[in-house]
Formats: sequence, structure tokens, C-alpha cells
Amino acid sequence: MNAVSRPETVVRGLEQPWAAVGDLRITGVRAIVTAPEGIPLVVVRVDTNEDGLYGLGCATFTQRWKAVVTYVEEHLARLVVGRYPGDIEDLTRLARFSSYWREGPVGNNAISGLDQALWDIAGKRAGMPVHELLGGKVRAAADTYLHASGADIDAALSHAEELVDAGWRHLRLQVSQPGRGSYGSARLPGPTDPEAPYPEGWRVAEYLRRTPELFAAARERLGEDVELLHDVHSRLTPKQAITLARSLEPYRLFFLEDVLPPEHWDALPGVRAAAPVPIAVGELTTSMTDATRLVLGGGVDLIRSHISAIGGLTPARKLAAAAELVGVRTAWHAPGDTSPIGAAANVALDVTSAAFGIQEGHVYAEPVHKVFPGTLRIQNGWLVPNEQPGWGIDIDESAAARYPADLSGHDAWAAGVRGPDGGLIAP
Ligand code: GCO
Ligand code: MG
Repeated sequence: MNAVSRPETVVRGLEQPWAAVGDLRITGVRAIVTAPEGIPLVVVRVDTNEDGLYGLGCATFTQRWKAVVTYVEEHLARLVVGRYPGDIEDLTRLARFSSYWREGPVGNNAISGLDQALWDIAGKRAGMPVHELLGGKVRAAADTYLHASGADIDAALSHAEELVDAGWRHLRLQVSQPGRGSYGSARLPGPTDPEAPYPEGWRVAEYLRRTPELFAAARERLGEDVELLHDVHSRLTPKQAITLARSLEPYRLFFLEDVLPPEHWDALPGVRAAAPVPIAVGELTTSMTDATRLVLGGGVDLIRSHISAIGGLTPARKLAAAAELVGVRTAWHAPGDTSPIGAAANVALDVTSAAFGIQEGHVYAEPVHKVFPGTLRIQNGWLVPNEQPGWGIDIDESAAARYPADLSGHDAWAAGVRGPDGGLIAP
């Protein structure tokens, strides 16, 4: 057994624990924040002592991106600098255990950035795309869904028709309602109830009435073939969720998302058993424990994790394997607040997992492609992974610097959903 090289830069007690393969070492870990679409994206870059060999990983937690940067640069980097970058599992476990109180979205996003960067480095060293490191394809491409919405039902369906014409086979439909709290569609000006203590309050009764109307009109106008999805966005009680699901039965939804907030996920098995539509939950999972309980607990038909919020590719591939074993399907979260690196990690899972259900898609604006050369482009509704080594995506840091991030506007919206009585509603 050759002597273990113990470079000085590693935190005492965290030296390379076994003989590393050769002299390759991590020399730096730093976060890069950029907002080419106005949405703060966080990417971690891991540098090594091999000239030109570095990796990129997604650590995007839009609402608390400053905390993630601090976690990466002040806490995480020192734990892994000096280590051999091939020990991905050990390095991410060490990163998780080192905070003692582990899990949570800030730490998991930071660790995801490290994790996905190490997978990128592994692919570059092997000369293989990440999906081949994961065992290779079980499908050529990932089918995607996009968001269609409108201030009223007609506008939402006109948007949907445009996306069908552009090649999408799966559409998430959302429609506004008066007041401040509409999710996934434009805010309608004006009060819902001028006499109410909070005149712009979001009214659940109006939502429960308007949503089946939207889908009845959708089937009328779009026909039976298109797959229709809807995001409740954590707004209902278990009974309201069952009422909504039953009202939507005639319209054959592909999935009904986030029917309950995380605080009430224990009620999901009962809701799912009573709901005549597939239930998709999970973007709000902030630990592997949460996500695994959803997959194994009988509460979901599709798991929706934002994979950087559960720690990155390494945990998410285990979650996909668990889903495969129990007949749950994957539908990874990936709207605009997922970086192109994170989107590529989703697709690597999509094309290598038999549990694939659907992939949330986002059509990145051109500035994103300038900042992240190699960003995947959805073609006719399909996402095909790069065949380049690693992710096949780089970052142009000077371009990234042209889009400084401010504090995300989404947190103002997420803290601003109130009912007519003024009470805060889960966003
Ligand atoms: C979705 C999500 C998003 C979230 C957003 C939070 O299904 O895509 O619900 O729309 O609201 O990612 O930052
Ligand atoms: Mg959602």
C-alpha cells in the first residue's frame, strides 16, 4: 500500500484517508452567481491541480443565494481542498456530516454544487458524458413540459395552443384569479373583495371553482391528446385537495402537483388514494429523508425534487433507483431557477433511469446560452444530453459578471400570498 500523501492544505484530521489514485487534488472550490434572466443562479466551480481540469455544479437556491455562497466558500471549500476529486461519495458524505446538523436547502445546495462539479471532473477525466458514468442510456431523450398560463382562461389556452404548435406534448396550465395570490400566471389588478380586511386576498373557493373550468375548456379547445398538468403550489387542505382532484377527473391530468404543503405531507397517502389523478410532489423536499419518505410512503405517483436542494446528483440517482423499485416516476423540478448545469444533471438522470416520468423544461433566454456555453436546448419538446465529457457545459465568467444577482423578487412574492382576512398562505 503506497504512503498516503497528506497535503498541508487539508483541515487537520480530514487528510486524504486512503491512498489517492495519483497526484490529482482539489485546489479550489468557489461559487459563481449570475442572473442572465434576472433569476439568481448559483454554480460552484471546483478547480484541481491538473492544468485546465475543473468542474461545475448547480447550487441554485434563488431565494437565499447569498447564504449558499457563504456556505460554499467559508465552510465547504476548506473541507475538501487537498482531497482527490474522484472520491465523490466520500467527499459529499464528509461535507454533509461536517455540519453535524445536516440537510436543509442551504447546505444541500452548496453540497450539490460540489457534487455535480466532481461528476463533471470525473466525466472529463474519463472522456465520457455523465450519463455514461451512470450506466448509460435507457432512453434517447427526455420529454419535457412547459408552463402555459394567462390572465384568464382564454389567454391561458391561447398560450397553450402556441406551445402545442411549437411541439410540446405536455403542458402545465395555470390561470390567474383576482387578487395578489395567483400562482404561475400574471397577477390580476384590483381587489377580490373590497369589503374584506385584505381586499386583494387570494380566495381558495374561487380557485376551486376556476380550476376545473380551466381544464374543461382546455379539453374542449386542445383535444384529448395533449397531456395536461397543474400545480396547486401547496395551497390546499387534504379535503380541498381531494375535492379538486375529483373535480378534475374528467380531464385526464398527467399530474396534479403540490396539492399539500410540506407541513401536511403525512396526509398525502390518503389524498392520493382518494384522488383520481396522479399526484406529483417534491420540489420542496430539502433532505433525502423527506424525498425518500415521499417515494416509499405511498403519497406520490411522481417525485418532483429540485435535485440541488437534496444535495445533488449523488442523492438524486439513489432516489430515482428507489422510485423505480416502487413504481413512482420522476419529474425533476427545473423552471428558470435551475442553472443549465442543474438542467443537465436532471437530463443525465432522465435518460439513465427507468423511473422517468416527465422533465420540467425551461426555454433559457439567449443571454443564458452566452453565460453557459453548451446549455441544452429543447428541440420539439425533447431534451437530449450533451455527448461531451462531463456536462459538456462551461461558464463564461466575464459574461456571468455582466448579470449581477440581486435579492430574488420571488421571496417578496412568496411572502405576499394572503387571504381576504389578511392571513399568510403557503406560497
Ligand atoms: C414549479 C415551481 C416553481 C416555483 C419556483 C420557486 O413547479 O416549477 O412550483 O414555479 O414556484 O421554482 O422559486
Ligand atoms: Mg411546482
